[in-house]
Amino acid sequence: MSVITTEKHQNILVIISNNPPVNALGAAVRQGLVDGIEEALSDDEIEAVVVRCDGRTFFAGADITEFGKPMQGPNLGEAIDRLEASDKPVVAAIHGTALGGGCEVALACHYRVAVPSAKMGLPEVKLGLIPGAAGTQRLPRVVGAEAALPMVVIGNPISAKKAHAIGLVDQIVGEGSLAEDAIAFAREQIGKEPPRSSEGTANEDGIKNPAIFDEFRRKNGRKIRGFDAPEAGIQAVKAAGELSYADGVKKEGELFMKLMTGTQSAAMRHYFFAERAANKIDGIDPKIDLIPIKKVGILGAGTMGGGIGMNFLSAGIPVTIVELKEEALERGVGVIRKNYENTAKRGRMTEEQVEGAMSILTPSLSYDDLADCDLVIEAVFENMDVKKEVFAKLDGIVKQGAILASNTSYLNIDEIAAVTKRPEYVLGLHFFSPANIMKLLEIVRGEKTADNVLMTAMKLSKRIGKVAAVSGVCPGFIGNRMLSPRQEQANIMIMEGANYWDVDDVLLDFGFPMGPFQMSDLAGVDIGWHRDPERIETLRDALCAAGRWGQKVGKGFYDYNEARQRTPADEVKQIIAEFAAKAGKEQREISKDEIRERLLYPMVNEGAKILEEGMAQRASDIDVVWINGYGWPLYTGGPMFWADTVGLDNVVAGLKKHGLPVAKLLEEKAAAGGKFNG
Ligand code: T1G
Ligand code: NAD
Repeated sequence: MSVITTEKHQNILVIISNNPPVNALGAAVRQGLVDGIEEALSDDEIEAVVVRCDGRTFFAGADITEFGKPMQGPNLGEAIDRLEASDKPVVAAIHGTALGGGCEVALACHYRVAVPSAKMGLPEVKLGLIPGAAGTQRLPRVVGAEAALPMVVIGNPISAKKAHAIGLVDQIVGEGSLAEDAIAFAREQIGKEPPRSSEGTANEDGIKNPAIFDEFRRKNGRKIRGFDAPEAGIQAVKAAGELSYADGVKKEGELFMKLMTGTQSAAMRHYFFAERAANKIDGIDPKIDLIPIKKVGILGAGTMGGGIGMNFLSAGIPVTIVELKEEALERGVGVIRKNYENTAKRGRMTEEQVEGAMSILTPSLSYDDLADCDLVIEAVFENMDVKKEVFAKLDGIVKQGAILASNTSYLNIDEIAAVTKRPEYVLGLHFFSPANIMKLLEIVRGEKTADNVLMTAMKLSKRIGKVAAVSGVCPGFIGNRMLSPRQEQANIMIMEGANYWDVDDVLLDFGFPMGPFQMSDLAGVDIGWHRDPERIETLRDALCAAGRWGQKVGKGFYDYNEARQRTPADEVKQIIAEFAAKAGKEQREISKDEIRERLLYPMVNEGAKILEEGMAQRASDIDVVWINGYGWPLYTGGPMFWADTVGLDNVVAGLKKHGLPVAKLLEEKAAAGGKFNG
């Protein structure tokens, strides 16, 4: 069955793609498009053409799995030029998500009609690329440079309504009548000179006001920092104003190929598939019967409980939140409402939506109100005795068949499950702070966790907008476990003479949002502190005894001004120097390269141990965890992909040079010239 078929409706030829799951523009689809338009042009009875797709979406872009492989069939640019060149009107009939090459196909058609739920976009920049089939040249000529910039440089899709408003879509048609409405629209265009996007002049706005490009760079500086593709996108859209169409397409091609052969796009394409792989659980049928989750209970309304609850409320799932005391409950519910109201103030929610979410939240001081929940997530103090007491109590109250989950950061899920009579319904759901914002969810699979319970959690994570990865039961699971050796090396290096602000700067330069000491200040230097200012055994004890608990008190490793800007503190330099002297640590100059290697290589090594022990299903899951939970820069692909890029032999050599342990799996892969990913 060819992926492209044609249907003749009197004088209209409909070219139909059926290439599940997302009508990716693979070689056969491109060839089919060319054959389809040839058929239309060679049939005199045909006076107009409609291009549409079967399945869940219009073309969702080039076939990413073909990247990096020798090109088969016509390239997309040439294929769609044939559509535009047609002297018979060609109409794109859009539903689902017309993305990347799919949006470029639509732009090459003379007209675009779309159902109200459709979206259009050029997300190539999220793959470290720019549109490569003239999208950066046709789009500005249709919608103007100003409207084209965010679509090309940020890459978020726009609604059909917005696309219509900016002139990208000519007509919004019936949600259920796309095929027939498109044919009717095509028939109305017969006899008119087809408008060709490549001849559009809307991009004059960029010529008349070239300042828009610098303005865009300035406004989006933080968002695009470190990425190569956004600047290439700006240059390509600018070229649409400065060069002829043909020269602009040539320029786009040069910029595209430079990115395609660069490391960033390889890393970001790796991440695209890694995110999709992470929600697959080896050995479990994705179609296994799931446990319906209609009502969720949250235990503890502290830093995490409230944010966790918001994820379900925002997805329309009723939440009952239970606390020990009225005051803690009021505080927790107050934080939820304030967060929603702030989101509404920023125009990302309506007042109705805020009240809608709050109306399905039930605060309570009684565990009994959790009895009919389908899932209860515990977020109480990080103490094993408290966790066990709470789970034993929940087990006696919550209905049979309901899932009991812990948000513990480090504790042993199997030990917690063992105090219940339903260990197969117990697992870890490890959210990250702030839980209503951070995308990552570590799903911790207990020894006895049932397959349907695990898959239910995985599917639920997508429903609440999280990116999930499965971890086995080990201290700190995947993320925190790999964080420990990094923090440890950071603390050792400042004892050996490295400046803590230099250590932070190395990670900032690498692309992290913050370094280890900034992170301590944000999370709170006093987390887990014994609260006895007389007892000073560690550097942290000394800082806490000096009242340096972190950003929340305006000083930690750094001093902070009102604007939360940080300054290295002489008092801390003094404390570190005293500690190093007491420990008899010889002080020496430590280079930025050594700092980077000693911070990142031990993490990779810990990742290898996690894979050795089967605590992660695949290396790419570790990349997903660190990119979504710890700000590892996306354009390097995550710790395991980055290590592959650096070369595992170099990682091993670096670890040995610094006298650091090397995991067996890492040693073996390096010796075999292997990689963690693929
Ligand atoms: N190529 C190949 N496979 C793709 C694909 C693509 N473009 N898009 C999705 N898939 C696979 C995906 O791996 C998964 O496979 C399945 O389809 C369902 O996807 C020249 C150079 C369309 C919004 O960047 O954003 O065009 O895991 O789980 O959540 O200028 O997929 O089931 O085996 O994500 O409903 C530009 C990428 C390409 C869009 C659907 N296009 N796709 O989301 O399902 S570059 C994109 C998406 C380009 C040109 C350039 C989303 C989606 P599996 P899914 P979903
Ligand atoms: P927190 O101290 O801010 O809040 C805990 C809340 O639990 C308090 O309000 C307390 O009153 C309540 N509580 C204690 N015992 C209770 C009981 N028996 N029944 C009902 N409520 C009870 O702590 P947190 O930072 O929200 O951490 C909660 C859990 O989440 C811990 O296991 C922690 O390790 C984990 N976690 C924390 C973070 C973080 O960044 N804070 C991130 C991920 C996971």
